[in-house]
Amino acid sequence: MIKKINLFALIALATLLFACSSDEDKKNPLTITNDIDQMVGWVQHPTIIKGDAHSGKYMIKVDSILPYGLGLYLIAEDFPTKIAKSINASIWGKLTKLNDSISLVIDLSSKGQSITYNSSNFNNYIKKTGEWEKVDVSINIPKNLPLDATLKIYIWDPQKTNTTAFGDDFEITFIE
Ligand SMILES: [Ca+2]
Repeated sequence: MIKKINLFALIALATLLFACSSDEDKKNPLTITNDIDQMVGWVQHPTIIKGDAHSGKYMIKVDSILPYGLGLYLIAEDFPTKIAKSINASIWGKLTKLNDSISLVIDLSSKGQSITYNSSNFNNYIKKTGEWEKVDVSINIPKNLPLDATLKIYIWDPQKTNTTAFGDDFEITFIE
């Protein structure tokens, strides 16, 4: 009986170790992800809402009242690599009404001056209301980026339209 239990314990341990190592292998140290659910209890932000999310229960909501969604705010000193040449960001988005205002934005600036900026309109990716689609945007990082440069990635509705947009599952990759 004791031997049997030990055998089961060993198998369980081996399974656990394998699961851990394969998860570690899959994890890209140059990728930052955020499923919004992980923020709950740590960050209070009016654009975090509970509902029919892409993952889990929580997502970001942007509308005419709150046109700036919760996003990533990271200084160059804290980038996961100092030799990144470009950054790609994606988010799963959903719209209650199709429109050409709501965008996923990447903004790199220093001391209030824009260094580089790019945005992708949700309407280039989302062709049907109420359905989740992946939205992508990229920027090239200039050489000699100052360490105080700030990277911001967020959803924005510049025209404050009467559409509600949802975003979930950010994935930001620094490409060397
Ligand atoms: Ca989520």
